[in-house]
Amino acid sequence: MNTFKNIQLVKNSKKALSFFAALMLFGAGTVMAQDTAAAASTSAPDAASMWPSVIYYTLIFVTVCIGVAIIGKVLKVYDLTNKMQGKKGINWNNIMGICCLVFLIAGMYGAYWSLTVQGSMKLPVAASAHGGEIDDMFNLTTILTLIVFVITQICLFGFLFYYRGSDKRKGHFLPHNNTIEKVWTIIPAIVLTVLVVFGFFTWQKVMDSTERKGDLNIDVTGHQFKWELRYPGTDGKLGRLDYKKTTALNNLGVDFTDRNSYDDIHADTLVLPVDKPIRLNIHAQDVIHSVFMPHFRVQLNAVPGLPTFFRFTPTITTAQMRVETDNPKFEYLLYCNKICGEIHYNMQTVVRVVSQAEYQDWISHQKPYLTDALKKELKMAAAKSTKTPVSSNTLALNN
Ligand SMILES: [Cu+2]
Repeated sequence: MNTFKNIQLVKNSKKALSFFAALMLFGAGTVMAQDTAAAASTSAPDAASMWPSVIYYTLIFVTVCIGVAIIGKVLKVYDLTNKMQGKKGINWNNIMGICCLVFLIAGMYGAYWSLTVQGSMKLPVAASAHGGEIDDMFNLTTILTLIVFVITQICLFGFLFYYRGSDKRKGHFLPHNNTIEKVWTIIPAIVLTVLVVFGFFTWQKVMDSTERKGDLNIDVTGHQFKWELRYPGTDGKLGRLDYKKTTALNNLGVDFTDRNSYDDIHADTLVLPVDKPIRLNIHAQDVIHSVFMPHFRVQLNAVPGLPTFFRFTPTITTAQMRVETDNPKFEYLLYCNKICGEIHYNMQTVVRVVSQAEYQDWISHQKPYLTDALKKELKMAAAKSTKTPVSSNTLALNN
């Protein structure tokens, strides 16, 4: 029987060892492959980008676990040897208590490190009128959760250490206490209600959808993998869109039966006059994208077939932000924040906030959406079908 057990044990440890060896080989292979790739590349990436592979971190985790298990076994053997010699064994309660204290201190330092090092990577001051309110909400939530985090972690691990098992005292059994139940139900309920109400009113204010005259209407249309921008011309009005009118030249599907569209402008950069309310009309042509301008604390999904809009007022020009961030090359960016395909990461457009005079100068130099080639295309369409509204459109274009 014993022989059988021994054979099983050897078999099991062989299995475990071969699994570990395979993991080590796979891990080493992955790391080596990254190494070779780095060596072959002409522009060698920095060391940091070479290491973060799942296998590498899995190996570290497994190694640490094995290390802890080995230390545990060594202590166990030491403990048993002591007992066999009639000496006092290890006080495991003390060891567990000290481990909890070490975990508390290391964890608190980790939280402090994360807060200071990663916290310093946060966005600069909000560059829009509503941005400050979003930041206030973020800061209030962070401060409240941080206070709760510190208190609960100190209590949890501090109590584990202070009240660790001892022969000198007995545990007190507390089946129920109404006061404790009330305190830990009512306090979080009040705090969460304040946060939710604060969030609700801020959201209502930011997403105010009442129509206002004087907004600068700009269409932003997402498709894989670009943002298209359309500005109104001198009339200040954007022409209608109709997806059925989309062609290679009229890629936004602008409806030229609407006279407002004749002077619309197609731009590459999202240039915004400072302190002027902007209404971004958001469209998508293929999949769901997301308009994301973190510096202005703006984000809204762009959904095909469901036009939406976001109203905001930029308050800090690009030039001012360059001084503020001490970065002469700083640019605001309009990103896509929805993983919309393989080149999603590169779907971004420069946003430039300028003075009103600079904006007027810039807009006067932009090319119209209605190019000569598009005019030609529309004429062709009119020639084919004289009954469609495009014919009247073509007449107007000839004027
Ligand atoms: Cu996208």
